[in-house]
Amino acid sequence: MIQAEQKWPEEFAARYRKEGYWTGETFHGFFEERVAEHPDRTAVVCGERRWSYLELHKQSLETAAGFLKLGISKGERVIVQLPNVAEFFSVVFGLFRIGAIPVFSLPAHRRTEILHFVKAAEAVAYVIPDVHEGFDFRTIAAQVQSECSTLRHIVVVGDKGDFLSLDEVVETGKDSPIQFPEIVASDILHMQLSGGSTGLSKLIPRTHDDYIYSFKESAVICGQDERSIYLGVLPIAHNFPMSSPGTFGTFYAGGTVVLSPSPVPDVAFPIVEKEKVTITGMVPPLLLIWLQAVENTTYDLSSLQVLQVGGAKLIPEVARRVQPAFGCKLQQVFGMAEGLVNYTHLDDPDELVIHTQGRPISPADEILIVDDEDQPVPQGQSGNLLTRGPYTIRGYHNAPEANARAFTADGFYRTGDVVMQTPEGYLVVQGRATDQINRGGEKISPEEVEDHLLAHPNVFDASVIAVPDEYLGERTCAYIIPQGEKPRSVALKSWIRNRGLAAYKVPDQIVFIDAFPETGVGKISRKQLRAVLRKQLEQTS
Ligand code: AMP
Ligand code: DBH
Repeated sequence: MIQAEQKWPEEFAARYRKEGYWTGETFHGFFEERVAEHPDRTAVVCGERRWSYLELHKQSLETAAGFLKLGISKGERVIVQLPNVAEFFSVVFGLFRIGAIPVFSLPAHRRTEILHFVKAAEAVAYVIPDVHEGFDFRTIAAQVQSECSTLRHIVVVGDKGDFLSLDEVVETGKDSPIQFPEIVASDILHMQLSGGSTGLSKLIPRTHDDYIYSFKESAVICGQDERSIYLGVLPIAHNFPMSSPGTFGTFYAGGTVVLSPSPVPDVAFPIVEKEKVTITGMVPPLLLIWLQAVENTTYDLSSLQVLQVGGAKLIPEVARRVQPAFGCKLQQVFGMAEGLVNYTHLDDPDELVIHTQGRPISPADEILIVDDEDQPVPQGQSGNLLTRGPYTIRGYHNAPEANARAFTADGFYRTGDVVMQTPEGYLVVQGRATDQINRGGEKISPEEVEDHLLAHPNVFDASVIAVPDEYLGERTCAYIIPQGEKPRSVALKSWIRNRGLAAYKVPDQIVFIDAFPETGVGKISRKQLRAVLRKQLEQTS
């Protein structure tokens, strides 16, 4: 079931075990320990609901039993697309317990993305909310199910409509003795989604061994303990709020996870005050909003000890404002769902925290900074970041071609990031070598958006690039050569949205042009074209 190319070679696995990075611990193994240690401590706060560790455990086991009774078995994939609600954990931990593999989609994803995930994962089930932020996810479920024969079950948290409700699943799992399958630490725990640089997202298989190591160690680096109260403001299915140290690291440390239904200050600040939140993590554009709001807030945010920022580059001028504004420490986090995570440390000098994106979690993280021929660049110069280590995957799920591009022959992951390393060993992110667009932490593949644009009858050709944006860091601009009647920008944008694409992928800006720039070399690749357009933009601005 685990494909050969996804595995760490035995010599590496043996070393990671011997050196204590992989302990053989399973997810339910550690969680059961916490339940035994402090059953009554609060694990999750979601609005008015408070679940103790014991309550969450009980809910998870009933959910696990219910899923088993539905016929979902070990190794099968389940798309989980839930917002920040307590059931996220009972569903996911329930799937973990039976060895079924959650594939984490984000609430922003729409029909086209879900269809791709279901097909790529050959998913047997799809777990959704009923309605979230005005969008009825049951409509996606109906469409996707009619197109995908593998998809046997739709489970709805809330009003089930034509499907099955989570309550029904849990009900069938109650009070019946169930034999759960044996799970070992080398099994796949879950799959995250890659941001995608060329085309569609790929699936990132993470094992118990590697993922537990990453969030356990993250919890230590971030000073988490049983008094920690972590606020989930970003979508909790994302790797950052899940594992850096995120909700899972908080559970590992025996702390409390508080969920915010929205990241905006009006919603999150009262929760920080009420629950005495000690740590949270966010992307740079959200930090700007929080920084503005904190100036006039009447809420008491003094419980905050650590504010983490990651997902996209934080500029030093903004980084510098965090400690004075919130009276807490800033921690920069540079990570990726494929594995490697870097942190500035809580006792680092201010200048390191303000100017760098931190250093790797593990002494066993191997970092190479190379030129385009894969040759190491001199110390202190910038180059492409390659990495290998005890929690960085060796391959995407079922993607031999992508793997050949994204990994070197000796198993280093090509992150696509251009970085330099300081004498202290800290990384400074300089940019990206690939065309992937980082829109305030949300990753966009230009190719994917271009393909949708090209499907429009009045689009002859399209090229999508990043343009600098004061607030988002980067926003998207689509250059379009029209054919026939020129479409209006707004119409084209809503057409894209109606193709069932996440809203953040809809181009922010559309520029119509008669022809792409002359390059004198005849037909050029889409990648070259983007480079030419970017250059032109730089010269004119
Ligand atoms: P993903 O592949 O979606 O998990 O996104 C990971 C990518 O986000 C990294 O490879 C970086 O390009 C970007 N990223 C994450 N954290 C930071 C950060 N602190 N500064 C700059 N870029 C970041
Ligand atoms: O952007 C990311 O994917 C990311 C950022 C910070 C991440 O996966 C992480 C920390 O774990």
